[in-house]
Amino acid sequence: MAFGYSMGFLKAGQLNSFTGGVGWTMLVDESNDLILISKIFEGGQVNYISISDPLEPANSTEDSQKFTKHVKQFRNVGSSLASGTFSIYGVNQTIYAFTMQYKSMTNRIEFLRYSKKKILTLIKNVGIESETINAMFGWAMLGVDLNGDGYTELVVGAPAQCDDDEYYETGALHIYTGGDLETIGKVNRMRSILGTKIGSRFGNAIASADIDGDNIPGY
Ligand SMILES: [Ca+2]
Repeated sequence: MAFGYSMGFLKAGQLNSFTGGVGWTMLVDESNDLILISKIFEGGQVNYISISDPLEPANSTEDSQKFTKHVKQFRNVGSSLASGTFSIYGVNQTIYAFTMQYKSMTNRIEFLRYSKKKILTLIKNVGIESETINAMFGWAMLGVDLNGDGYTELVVGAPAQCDDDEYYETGALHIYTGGDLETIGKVNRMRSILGTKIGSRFGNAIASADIDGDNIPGY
């Protein structure tokens, strides 16, 4: 789940990491008892608090110099967030995908994990790169186990993608199959569904539900 949200329910004492700026994205992950909030117009940071104990001080990727330095070359860091179970370093873990944009208007998705020290840590040298300019790749994202194998598929919308010069903004959905996170950006892990209607922005929003009652989510 990821959506723009106003943090009206937080009390004043906890707001130091959440006040200011516009354009927040929020993700709730019950498996790690976490609420993640990205403030995309403030240099790129992801703040996080406990769901069950929201009065505890908030943490932020801002506390990591490595993270801050790494995302400096991007903008709109965390404009979309998604979570899922992937195998990383041979262990199944909940990870968090976040989108970023290069100054060249192409996009990249990278991943955070929640370490044993209860810190959100960047997973190094893993990412999904989109070299299509102005495709809005990652505008919407959803982690969902589409085939019921226990691993999350990452569904990524690119509503302004158009592969035909005569059309515009037909949009696309890219599905990255679940499993080993380290190879998620490889071509053989991706399936794409392309929009066909001009200006329809297919992939602008993604939701999942069990449409046909087979206990496997459709989308
Ligand atoms: Ca799966």
